[in-house]
Amino acid sequence: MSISIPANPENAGRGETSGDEYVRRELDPSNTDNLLEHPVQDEALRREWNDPEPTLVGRLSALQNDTIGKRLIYTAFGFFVLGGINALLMRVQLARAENTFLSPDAYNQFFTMHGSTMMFLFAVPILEGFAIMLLPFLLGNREMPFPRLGVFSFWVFLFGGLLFYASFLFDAVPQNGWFAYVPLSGPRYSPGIAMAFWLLALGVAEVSAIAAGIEIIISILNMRAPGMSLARMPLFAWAMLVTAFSILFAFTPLFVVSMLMELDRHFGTQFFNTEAGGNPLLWQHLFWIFGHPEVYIQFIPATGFISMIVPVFARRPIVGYPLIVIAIVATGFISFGLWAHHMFTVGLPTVAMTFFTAASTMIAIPAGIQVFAWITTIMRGRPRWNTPMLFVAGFLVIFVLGGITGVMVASVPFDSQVHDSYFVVAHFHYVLIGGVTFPLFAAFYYWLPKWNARMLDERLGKIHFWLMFIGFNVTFFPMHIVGMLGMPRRVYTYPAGIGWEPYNLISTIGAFMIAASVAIFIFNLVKSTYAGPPIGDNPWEADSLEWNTSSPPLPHNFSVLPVVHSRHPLWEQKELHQGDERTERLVQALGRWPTTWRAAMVTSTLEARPLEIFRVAGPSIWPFISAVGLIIIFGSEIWSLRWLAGIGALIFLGSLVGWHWPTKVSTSEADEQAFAREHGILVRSSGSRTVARNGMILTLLVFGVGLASLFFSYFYIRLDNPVWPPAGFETPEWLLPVIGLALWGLSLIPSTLAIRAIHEDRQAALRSNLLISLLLAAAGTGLLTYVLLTKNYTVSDHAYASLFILIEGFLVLLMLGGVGINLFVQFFARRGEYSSSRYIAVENNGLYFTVIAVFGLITLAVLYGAPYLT
Ligand code: HAS
Ligand code: CU
Repeated sequence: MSISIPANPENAGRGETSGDEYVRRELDPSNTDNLLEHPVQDEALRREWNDPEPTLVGRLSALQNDTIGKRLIYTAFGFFVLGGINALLMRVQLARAENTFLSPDAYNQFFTMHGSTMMFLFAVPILEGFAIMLLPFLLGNREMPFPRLGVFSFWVFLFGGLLFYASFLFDAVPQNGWFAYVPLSGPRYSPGIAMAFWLLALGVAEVSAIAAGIEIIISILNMRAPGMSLARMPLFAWAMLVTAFSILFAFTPLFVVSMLMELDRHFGTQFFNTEAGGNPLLWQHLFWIFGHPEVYIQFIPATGFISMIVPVFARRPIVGYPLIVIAIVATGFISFGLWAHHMFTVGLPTVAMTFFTAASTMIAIPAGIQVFAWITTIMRGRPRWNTPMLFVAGFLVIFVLGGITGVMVASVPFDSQVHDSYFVVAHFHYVLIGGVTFPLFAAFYYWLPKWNARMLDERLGKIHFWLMFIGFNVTFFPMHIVGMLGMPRRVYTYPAGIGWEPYNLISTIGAFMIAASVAIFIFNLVKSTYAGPPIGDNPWEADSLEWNTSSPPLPHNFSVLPVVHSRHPLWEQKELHQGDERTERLVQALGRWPTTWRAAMVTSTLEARPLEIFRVAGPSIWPFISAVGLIIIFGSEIWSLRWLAGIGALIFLGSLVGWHWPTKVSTSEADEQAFAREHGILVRSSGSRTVARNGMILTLLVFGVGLASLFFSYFYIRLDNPVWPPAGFETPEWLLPVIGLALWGLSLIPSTLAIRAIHEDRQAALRSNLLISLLLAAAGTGLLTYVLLTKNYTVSDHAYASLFILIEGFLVLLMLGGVGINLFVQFFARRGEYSSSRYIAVENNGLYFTVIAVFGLITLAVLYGAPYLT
């Protein structure tokens, strides 16, 4: 066999064999060398994987998981400090009765900014940052599946956060709380642009969370080291898997409900307006359908940190691994059935209250299982009390106290006494600071030294811990009492002489202790970055794979990918690269070839068997530009500048094309096939089929959850209106929409034939089938658009009209997206980009069309069928 491979000039004189030469030798049947003795192409890998030079464009294009992870962590930490400053200002105001330090308006602004910052701009992004930084290492791979999506997610988050805080510049700071209840937040009582900042800036941050969620799921399901079956996966990965799914299922309804409010405020819809058939409680339901899982979205990753750190410092494997996994998964599920415990006082039916109380107390079981597993591990081990472990201990104490008050407020009679009082404030700070922020600091002290290659100071760490632990309890314990004494939350002041002053003063003093402790941490971080002692590879003698890399880690993470046989590879495996012969040769080979594109491995979901070697995307400026486009769309909407939003949309769509533009690789298809044959694995320099397909499935899942949230709204409003369609509206005419959808359905035939054609490399058939599919789909979309535009009512006539037009409009948008995808694929099909080994885009096109057909069917059934249900 002859394959033409250009020699790699960079390797001349280094004594390294070039990767290509390696492939050639390997495939030479007369070769009897022992392949494992060839040097690994460390330098070439490092060059290929490194982020671009730190010029401006280089920085904007950088996409390594360490870079993006750290950026997310530090940016989110910056927002934590801002949120903390808001809190201090509030505490100063509350230190005395009848204080006038802050005006009522200013107080409302600070508590809104505080809550929203901590919930949207700190906790979720920082946890996702840790996930992106850690997962490829923990799982023993080289990258996240969609590095560019990670870049996009970071910039979108940063811009969203900045836009949110820009409200200070325009003297339009939101003041309706992090929950933004209507009607207070609606067009009537909150005219002006302050609420628009809240809705639109945070809307962008939601997009960022969803984007990161998608890539976290895929990396955990399909990008683990060979041999790392689900049962051997680090618990942090389990926690992030459940969290990332929860993000998709929770942030999507939040995004939908924020858009409903935006539509009510700026486009005259009536979703929340009782006078026109809407219902303000719809906001509360959708908000808490997000809001309750949201607290577990923060808590579950934090338990993941704890489960990683406890065994290392207790110096023994964790007790009850399978039970912990079950507990994590159960928490994820149950957390979606609790939302109405935030609404016990709005007047729910008794049966609903009983259900939500039962579900809320039930969630104490998985929490308890984990708590007992950690305590047992510590008791059975030989614990070392370094700073990370101190924060774990602090977490255990505080979280259990917060959990217990949680169970207390889960009981309706108790909650009706303390709802909206400081008791609830005490509860959720015990769980949010104790349950999330303490574990986060443990993670900082535990992992950051690895990435900064410098140890944090232990003595300062301990001072930080004790000051924070004491300060925390000083701040929040008195709130239980003052809450029981009747002090309501969200008030800017309180009368003197009813016994609330001492508690409030103590709380304020405690708040400054917490602030001082955080200042010590920041000082420690800065100091250690410049003057900390350098650390070895594994300073804590830990068991998981990230500690097997250098400090700071290589850009490609591992030169030779690890092979895993144990839950604690660094404790129980003498050798990290040994496996069955095939796997061993494969991981070794990947240290040598390819060196001209970024190759990562796809493994099977259950057993982590190697399936594909694929190219992950390299640095690109386009994701940054997409983020700019998106923020222009949302930002200009604040001032209703529709033309500017249009420009933003053009930038966004244009950048998507640049982002996904295929690039050539210097290895030939023949090399790839030779490597594939040699190692019995698929080699896909145009991207992984598994990753691309799962990416598409998850994207469609997000659209599906969005649609489901709209259906929830539809039926909620429908049950509220005795006559449906309401008086003045006719039963909708179904013939035209059904024909439209049928045309779309017909387009599935050619789009499926297109897939078959490309599998067999029939280019002409591919092109013609794509074209026919486009024509049918466009006709169907056109017909539905026509139906939409010729309605004899407008969105502002009634909530029914708002829902009908929005839901059908959403379907049309999804269909237009399909037309766009088809055009994109068609364009590249005409350029001869696809072949029997490069066909993923064509398959994904078919998948999208099929799922949208199903969505369409359900949508029409709801819109045109529901009126017949009485
Ligand atoms: Fe919560 C309000 C109930 C956990 C965060 N929670 C909030 C808010 C936030 C928040 C931010 O049912 C306020 C939102 C706002 O702005 O209004 N919460 C619970 C329950 C649990 C719980 C049952 N919460 C969390 C976690 C959070 C968090 C975790 C963030 C990270 N929470 C509520 C309710 C409200 C609420 C009501 C609304 C109140 C209102 O009026 O507005 C559970 O997950 C806690 C389970 C954990 C434990 C500790 C470990 C378990 C062990 C086992 C033995 C314990 C047993 C219980 C058997 C329980 C050790 C014994 C019970 C006794 C009473 C002794
Ligand atoms: Cu809740």
